[in-house]
Amino acid sequence: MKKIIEEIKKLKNQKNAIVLAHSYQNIEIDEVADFVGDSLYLSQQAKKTNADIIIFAGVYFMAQTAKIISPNKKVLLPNINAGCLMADMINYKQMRDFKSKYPNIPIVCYINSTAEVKAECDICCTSSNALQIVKSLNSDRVLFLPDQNLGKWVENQLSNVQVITYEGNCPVHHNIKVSDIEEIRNRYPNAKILIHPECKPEVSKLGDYVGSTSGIINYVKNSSDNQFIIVTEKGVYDRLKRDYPDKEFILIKDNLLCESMKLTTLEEILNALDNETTEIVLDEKIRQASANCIERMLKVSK
Ligand code: CIZ
Ligand code: SF4
Repeated sequence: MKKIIEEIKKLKNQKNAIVLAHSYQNIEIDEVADFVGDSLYLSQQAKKTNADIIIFAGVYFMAQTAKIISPNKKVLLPNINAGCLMADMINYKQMRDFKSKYPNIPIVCYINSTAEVKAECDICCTSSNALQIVKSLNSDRVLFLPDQNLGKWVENQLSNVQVITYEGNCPVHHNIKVSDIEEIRNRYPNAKILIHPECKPEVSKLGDYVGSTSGIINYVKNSSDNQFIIVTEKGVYDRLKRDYPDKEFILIKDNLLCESMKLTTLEEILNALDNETTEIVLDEKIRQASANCIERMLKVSK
């Protein structure tokens, strides 16, 4: 493993490349990563960097988002099969059908969606800023896609907004049950339960904190508590365990894994750097329209 890491570092220097890694990636990828975080943070780093090549260790929509906001850089996804089950639940036609059922209502799309879908939505959001984005629309009805759970969680936080959701979800989070939380609460009555809002709203309701991956990591950083139940993909739990060795972390389910996220390996990063594959390419009209959707979000929430 040491040899591969050295080779990646050497090639990164030679080619003026950087590696961005999502917090759900295999943890050894952090050894070669210039930045680790959520999709929005990583895309912002992609925009800021002077590197010529960006290797996105994440899933397809994330690399695509980086390309949308940094069109002049070469963005590479090491494993082209790394898709997102949630983003794949809505294509262009399904989005148009959903929109036409509810005309004249502003439409918010979660960043976990394709460029074609983003291009037709009013404003983008992430799990960190979804509530702020919906509020900023000042509308009593809002369409939200693709994640029904994040949309409904936002609705539950607001007293005066109806959030009409598309029926998408992330199976990794959607399959967590109320009884899973109740059982773990009984076993660890003093632990703080930290839940990702891609879980069902009735599950999120039982958390001590509900937030994005970066929100969960920040919660631990700022907390004086010592025991935490992590209710999101295992990558976050692995990093918390590494970074806070004096605290105790319990993952809600053994091996709560996003298989797509785990497709990227150090070998594939080396291969991607060496052969400059697979490059993300976008139709310029779609890129421009999806960039507008993201820029509107960035104006509300930096
Ligand atoms: O936006 C991201 O990176 C995702 C998929 C989750 C999160 O909560 O950060
Ligand atoms: Fe998509 Fe879920 Fe995997 Fe995130 S954890 S990339 S939402 S399938």
